[in-house]
Amino acid sequence: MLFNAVNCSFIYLKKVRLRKTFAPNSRKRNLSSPLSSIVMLFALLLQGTAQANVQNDLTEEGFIAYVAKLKEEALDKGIDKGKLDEAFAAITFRPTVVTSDKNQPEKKITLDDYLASRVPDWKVKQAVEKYNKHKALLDKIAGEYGVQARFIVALWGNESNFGKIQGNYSVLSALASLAYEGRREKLFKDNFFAALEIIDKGHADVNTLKGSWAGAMGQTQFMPISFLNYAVDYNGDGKKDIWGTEADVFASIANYLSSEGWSSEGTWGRQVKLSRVVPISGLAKANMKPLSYWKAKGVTRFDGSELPNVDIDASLIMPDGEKGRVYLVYDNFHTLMKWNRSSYFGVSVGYLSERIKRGY
Ligand SMILES: [Ca+2]
Repeated sequence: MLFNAVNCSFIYLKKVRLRKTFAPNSRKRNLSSPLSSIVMLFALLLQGTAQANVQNDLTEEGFIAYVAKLKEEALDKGIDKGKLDEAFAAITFRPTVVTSDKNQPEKKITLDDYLASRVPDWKVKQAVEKYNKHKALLDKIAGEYGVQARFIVALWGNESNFGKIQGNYSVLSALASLAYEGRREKLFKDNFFAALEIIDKGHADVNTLKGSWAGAMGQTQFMPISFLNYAVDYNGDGKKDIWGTEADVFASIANYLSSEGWSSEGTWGRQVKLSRVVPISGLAKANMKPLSYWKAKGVTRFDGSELPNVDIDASLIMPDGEKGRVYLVYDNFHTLMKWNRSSYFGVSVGYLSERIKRGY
């Protein structure tokens, strides 16, 4: 993910992904035209129904005025006027997006629950099948970008169930609605302009620029800013198509990881056991220590045997505290944290990659 260019968004992203896991993944568009959107909005605001936590000061006039200002800014940025006219004609306020943003679950779940939900056996089976089906292409991309293929497939599966769940929201309408709502205006506005740039460059049009309610797009679930930074036209047809072209999807994932420091010389980490209390833990770079250090502090492999004698630095993480799962993670895990700052997410990607490697 995606938001690495926007530091303040990391925690938000974590919440988005947790929601994506435990809520219905694809909300159908229940509004089909600008007029019906406006009618629906007023119905919700006036009746105080289940959607009542949409802010009361969000109005039709307010949204229209806000979007008009966005259009002026977009024109100033030099985006083609014809494309802008077409794009802005299709933008509608999406109260359900704002509601989704405000209703993100606060409840803390355990890593065990997260892994069970995120990496069920059926997903492992599909991941192995997809890996074998696309092996030639994946191996080629893996070699060129220096990212093992199993991690490409693991991220693909984690983000969109191998392309099956991409979200069906208009990205422009979702981002404009979230920017207008205002709590993270800069983040969503910046991504809104990035989305316009994607249309301007011809990678998608206003009808195909679809994504989650939070604006994460396609099989990689890139936010528009990440798309501009990392998406790749691998099949050479002139379009960076993360929605429908698997070659572009795989290369875009690999390019993201490679650009953010991934090394194919290493892996992500390993689950370990503690035999006594360790003095330090956590992902802070200053707390990365050689395996020999952790060995001396009583850290063992998960099966209780000694850690290998490999000269590599690792962070010790305990996402659920000392009584939960404990991991030693390497530099590549820190790269996964740039994709999504949730350590649960990073562990689930690493875990799925191992299951792919094992073949079941
Ligand atoms: Ca392409």
